[in-house]
Amino acid sequence: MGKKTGSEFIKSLELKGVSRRDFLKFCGTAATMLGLSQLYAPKIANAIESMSKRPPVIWLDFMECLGCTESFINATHPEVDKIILEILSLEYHEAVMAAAGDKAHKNLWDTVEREEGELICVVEGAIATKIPSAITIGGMTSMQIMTRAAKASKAIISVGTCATHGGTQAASPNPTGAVGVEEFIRSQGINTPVINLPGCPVNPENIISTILHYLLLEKLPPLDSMSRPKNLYGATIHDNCPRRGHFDEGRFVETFGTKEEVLGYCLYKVGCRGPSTYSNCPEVLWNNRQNWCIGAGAPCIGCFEPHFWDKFKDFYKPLPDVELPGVKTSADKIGIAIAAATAGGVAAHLIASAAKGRLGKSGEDKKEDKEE
Ligand code: FSX
Ligand code: SF4
Repeated sequence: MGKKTGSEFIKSLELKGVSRRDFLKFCGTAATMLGLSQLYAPKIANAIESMSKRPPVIWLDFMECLGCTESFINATHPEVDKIILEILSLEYHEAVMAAAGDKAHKNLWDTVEREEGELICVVEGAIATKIPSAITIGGMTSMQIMTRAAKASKAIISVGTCATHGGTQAASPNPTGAVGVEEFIRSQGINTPVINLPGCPVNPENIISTILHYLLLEKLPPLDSMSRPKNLYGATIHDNCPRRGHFDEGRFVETFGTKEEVLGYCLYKVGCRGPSTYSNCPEVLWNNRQNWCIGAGAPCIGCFEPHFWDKFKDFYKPLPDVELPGVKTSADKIGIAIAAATAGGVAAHLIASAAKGRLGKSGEDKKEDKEE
């Protein structure tokens, strides 16, 4: 913990097998994620190296499958997770930390006490409200842990559809009363800001871009009414799908195992939920930007959407209320309007901030942050 000089930062990375060149490559990727040109890479590198304090982070796990942790530690390029973990001070993550049991738990609460008001709290998994003991860690329920951690945190990043909207365990009849973090803490009268990053699991690029936005600009990214960053969740999969031309021309896969499937036609008729799913999957893909569900021939099941298990059940049946072919859906119109209004705005703001030298600085710019 604490301040590191630029060269100490690079030395620590090198000890983890990450060269300065890798770090600069990461800064180039970061610039792209933030909607900036590659020319900003050195500025981002400088901002990261001169950060006055490594922000303290706790990562809490509740009801989930640990897929979001898996997703994060297998982040885009092999070195990304190492760099992010060097930038942040990850004080608690029970799945990856060496300590276990009482020692780990003590570490969590010591951190919460010491860093009160400065903490970034990442949450993976849903809160059990009807059967609180369904998730009990160190003698405390998820409700108790979340309440205490939320009160001490500066911001909460809910990763994955479980933490944002309850996920798998909230599927009907939801015996444990699983809810997302934001719904739970608001019911307790806690107003800590929450950023929701849905996806089952969360896409690691979305975590990294959100964290970088927060660290470099010292503010939350602009959020939509579901507390999702608008630049990441402002358009539907259908808006940017490479099979969209087939949809518009009425060329569909009617059954799997046919020549239409081989030809890569639109998957709408075999259940694709892309028209109702807000996600940047078509741009960021998965597994080191190798491929994604639709690219591999699987219809989107809408895992970025709240309550998709119930809302989109009968996954291989066509989504109702979509006009075909050639007529845009209402989801399209909403997606296009939001994307146009926000994506450009975020990039413009970042460019203006960087030009003013905000990256990594404080003072005057912070005032403006609070006003927004
Ligand atoms: Fe949930 Fe994370 Fe789904 Fe799993 O742990 S978002 S069950 S794939 O991945 O929280
Ligand atoms: Fe792509 Fe699905 Fe839309 Fe077809 S329905 S264009 S496969 S998102």
